[in-house]
Amino acid sequence: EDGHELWLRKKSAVPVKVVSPKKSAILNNAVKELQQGWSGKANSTVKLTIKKDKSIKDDGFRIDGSGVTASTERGILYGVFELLRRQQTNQPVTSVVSNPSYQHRLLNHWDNLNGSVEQGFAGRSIFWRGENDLAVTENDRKLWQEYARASASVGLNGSSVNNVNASPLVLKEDALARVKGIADVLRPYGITTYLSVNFSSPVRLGGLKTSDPLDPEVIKWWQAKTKEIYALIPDFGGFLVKANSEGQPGPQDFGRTHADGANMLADLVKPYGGIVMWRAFVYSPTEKDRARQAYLEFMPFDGKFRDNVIIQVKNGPVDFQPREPFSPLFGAMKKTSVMPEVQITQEYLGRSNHLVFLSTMWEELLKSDTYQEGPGSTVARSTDGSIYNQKHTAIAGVANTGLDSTWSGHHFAQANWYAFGRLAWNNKLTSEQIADEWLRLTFANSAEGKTKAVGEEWERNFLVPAKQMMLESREAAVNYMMPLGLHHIFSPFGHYGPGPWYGPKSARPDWTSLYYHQADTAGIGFDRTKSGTNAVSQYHEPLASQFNDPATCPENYLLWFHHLPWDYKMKSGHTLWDELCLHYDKGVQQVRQFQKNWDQMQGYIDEERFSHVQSKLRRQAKDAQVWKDACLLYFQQFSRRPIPAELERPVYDLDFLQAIRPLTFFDQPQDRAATPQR
Ligand code: BDP
Repeated sequence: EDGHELWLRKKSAVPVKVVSPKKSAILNNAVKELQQGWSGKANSTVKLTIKKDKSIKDDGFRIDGSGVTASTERGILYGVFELLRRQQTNQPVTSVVSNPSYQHRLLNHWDNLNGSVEQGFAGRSIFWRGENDLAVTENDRKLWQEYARASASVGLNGSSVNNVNASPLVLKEDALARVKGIADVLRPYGITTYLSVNFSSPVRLGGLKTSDPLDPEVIKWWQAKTKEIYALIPDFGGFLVKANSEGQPGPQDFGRTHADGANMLADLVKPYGGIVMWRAFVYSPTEKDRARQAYLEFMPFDGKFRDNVIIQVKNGPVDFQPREPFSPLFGAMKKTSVMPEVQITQEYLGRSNHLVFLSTMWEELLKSDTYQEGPGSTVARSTDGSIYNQKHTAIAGVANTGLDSTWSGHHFAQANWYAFGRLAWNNKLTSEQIADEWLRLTFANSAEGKTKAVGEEWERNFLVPAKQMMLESREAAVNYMMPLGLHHIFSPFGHYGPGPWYGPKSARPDWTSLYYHQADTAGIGFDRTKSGTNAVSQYHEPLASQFNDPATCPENYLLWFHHLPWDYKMKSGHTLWDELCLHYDKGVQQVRQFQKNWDQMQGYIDEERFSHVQSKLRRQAKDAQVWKDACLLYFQQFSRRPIPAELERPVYDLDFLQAIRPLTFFDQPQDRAATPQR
């Protein structure tokens, strides 16, 4: 049992009769799924019907006693997956109407042509092997098909298949032939293929003198490229662009704007129905507060983008931290399509070593109220078309897939892929429901043949505690890494372990930890209030005032917005210092409790996955201890206060922790829990 089958494990012996309106690649897959996965009444007839229906939007569907109705073939496929999921998770299959929250539901793969994956922790790329190894093999097709099926099963309908730090070579003829190969395999599962492009491709690949988006030769070059792509892939989705960000080229290199750059590409893909996803992840070291920058740079262009441009905004204003407030661009850009980007791969959340169920983080984001059009203007509603009349609605997640046989490096990291798809389909789902579904689909019956197969006992002794662990796991990670609004205090080695001391004079200030925590003997935290950088004013009232005042600022964002004295009185009555200690300690205790609980679940699932997760939890517990000790001992130099007597003492010395590379420190054979690579 290597976990490769993900949440798609049910093999049914129950016969079913399927009536399909016609034969097509997508419908054939829908029929096949029903035949392989039916666990309803034997010999039932399921009718698949394609017709217009007022209650069915886009790729939505209706399930009722007779079968699945949709207005698109994709809709049928999603309806079939939903029907099977309900059967397998013991949910009622009475009448269901379900429409997607977002039209475009994408995975962004940060995969390089050489086969490595940026911030990928699950082995090498499933899409690329090397710039000189572009031929598509049968194995490639088989893996891509499994991938496409899994993504489609949770309602995803788009994949952008190369890194946003894009190599111009992806637009070369032989690379595009491979992209066509990918698209041909993804299409029968309703998945549209997209590419990230490098803005200076006209120069670097085309040999032109400039990549100025207003230059006629440049436009002609992109036009020819676009035509070439669509000739290969008629339903190509469009481009994803990281421009003028972290050293990537962009229109500003030529004195042009984000709007100039995005619109040029948007005009070219428009005749084919394509879109441009233009990222707002921009910041430069000269601005005094990185958190303000995307807003400052993009707000002036609200309304200046073509209607097939979508501005892709990371959930928080800095960078996929364990906890950030939502980006103030959500809801604020009222005349531009805006889409959320979240990170499924755990760059800042323990890579594939830590069990962190990210659904609760995304739920927190989607439910955050921007107040932009009055109370209830949540991030979800201000991006899914409920409030603003966006031509296109979309959401993207940075994928955590790789060649590791588990796909995601940690069996529980699969749940993040699953959860992202489910929330992209329905941004009102609760993490509780998603975790429940995923656990049942992924683990039920996996100990079959032994004594503890699925049933009430399984639910009580596996499902309930495993779900509890998942739902608590993100808060636990926040506690042992960066509680109370702390952020970006990583060691420079891989965004993995703690490095609150990191801040050499030679480093770019906004890439150091000192920049973000600002600890000194007077206190700790980043002052973003009106008397600080004034980042608070980028939020709509009442948030601006609420965040501005430490008394009303939610405590989980406290040090994000405030620099406060160590003896600042928290709502609990503790001093800020004591509260910080309590949070770090709690994080460690939570992970230890996960370990104990997990050990009690032995026998309720297969031994292979049980012991893999067990060993990952051991590593996580050690890492949590390192985080706690490093942060408390380092900050204690400024707070000059004792760690509260009732808490466990640090285990490590600060000198020792400052000298190690956290990434390799625990990378001992017994902690590695490697799984086979494909
Ligand atoms: C940061 C990652 C970097 C990405 C960048 C991005 O460290 O690898 O290229 O985000 O989103 O979080 O473009």
